[in-house]
Amino acid sequence: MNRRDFVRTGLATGAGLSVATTANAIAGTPIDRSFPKDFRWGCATASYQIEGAVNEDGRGASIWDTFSHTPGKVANGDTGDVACDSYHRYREDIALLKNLGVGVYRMSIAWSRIFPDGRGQPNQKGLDYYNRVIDALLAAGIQPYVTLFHWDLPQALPGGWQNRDTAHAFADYAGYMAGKLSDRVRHFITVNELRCFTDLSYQVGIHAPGLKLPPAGINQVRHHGVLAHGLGAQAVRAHAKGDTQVGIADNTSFFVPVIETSEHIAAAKKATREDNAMFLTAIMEGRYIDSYLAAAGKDAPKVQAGDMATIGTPLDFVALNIYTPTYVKADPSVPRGWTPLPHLPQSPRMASPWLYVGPEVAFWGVRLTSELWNPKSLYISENGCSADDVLDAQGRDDDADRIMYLRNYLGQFQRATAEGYPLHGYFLWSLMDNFEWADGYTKRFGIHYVDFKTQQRTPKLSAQWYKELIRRNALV
Ligand code: GBH
Repeated sequence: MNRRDFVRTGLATGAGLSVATTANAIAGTPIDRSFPKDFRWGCATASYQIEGAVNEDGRGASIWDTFSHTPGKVANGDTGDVACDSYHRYREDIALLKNLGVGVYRMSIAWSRIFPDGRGQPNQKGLDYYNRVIDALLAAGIQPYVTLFHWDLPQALPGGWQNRDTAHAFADYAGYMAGKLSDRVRHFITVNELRCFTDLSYQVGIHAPGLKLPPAGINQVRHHGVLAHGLGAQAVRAHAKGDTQVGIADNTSFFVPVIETSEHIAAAKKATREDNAMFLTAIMEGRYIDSYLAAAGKDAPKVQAGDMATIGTPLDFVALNIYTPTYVKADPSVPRGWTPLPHLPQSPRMASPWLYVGPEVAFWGVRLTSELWNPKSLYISENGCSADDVLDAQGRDDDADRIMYLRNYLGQFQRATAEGYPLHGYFLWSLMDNFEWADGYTKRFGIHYVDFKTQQRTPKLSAQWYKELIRRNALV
């Protein structure tokens, strides 16, 4: 049957539907699920989660060394002492990336390898390691995106993020790194996930250093976090050679309109702006919005002259870590006009209890960020999931659940690009199973399985899937 006959037959037998409703829905005609031509595909990792070698080549201790070695803080007493041993096996890891066909890789620098005491004398051997990694990536045709702080704060900095000086120490370190790496690195990310290294670390206490501060204390820590970002962004620009871009990787809490109508969309937008007031909203607007200051009252952060302009330093890109949604509805019965809809015990989730599945958050995260703040460029700096990974008798991990999760989220990112939002790249979390913070090695997020006894890496079925998606530059 030729195409014209097929179309005629298809229309004639259109199951009783009128020609008008089937006009662009001829059965068997795939919709366009491709990504923009120059879309960048990558994987992400972080220093403490993969490197190991915590006592090598002059590395100073970080708060995560201290925390993970404190009994009761991490599942099974696991630590990052060895992790994936990437400090020694980075060439093997870069070979995995090359085999996937990625063009970009998001990695982080361990601040305490460069400045063992957080500030002062730099450690050349630490810098040499990252030079080797970056040169090997470039030789493999992969562009590094470098995160300067992914939670492994030098232990030597007194008071950690409670101390305003830490923000200045970060800026000095960020400027130093930009000076050393920007001949080869085009993209710097200041900090990873403000809410995690502030709230989870200093309020909830489940991340290092494990404190439970009262409201005024945590608001001050948050302020130092966004200040560090702003000072760091300025320092990168001041020391960078060439056309260096700087941005942030934030785990903004995103709200999905429970029904896609204008009233619920407006509610989701308002909720996203208000709930992130002390983080991305402050950075994109250069001020703390009134609803946050009113709610904080006497516990509001102490802000010095010039801080808000620093915090609001314009960025070249905003990168988002997107995992899980909060559904929200418009609610005229409450003053703020929106009410989040709680997850239920039976709501679908992945292997980590917090990782509720809601793929629409991928689309709405991109769209709401664009509409609220109009960033020049957007990336997804992390997306992925834990699954109950096991190797079968043949030594394979056919992780269909992970493929399900990724395909659904990527379908929504594809929608965002098709609707014209400026999303330019995607970093899958993670290249390989690694040290999952307070969950230790009990939760696996990799598309390569890591046997932590032998350090053998095995591609999961999801790695094969991702490789095919990259090859086609389309959902598969
Ligand atoms: C990101 O965090 C991190 O950037 C990355 O390092 C991490 O490995 C990855 O995602 C996967 O988690 O136990 O219920 O109190 C995502 C943010 C931080 C969300 C820890 C869940 C624990 C919540 N996650 N948090 S809970």
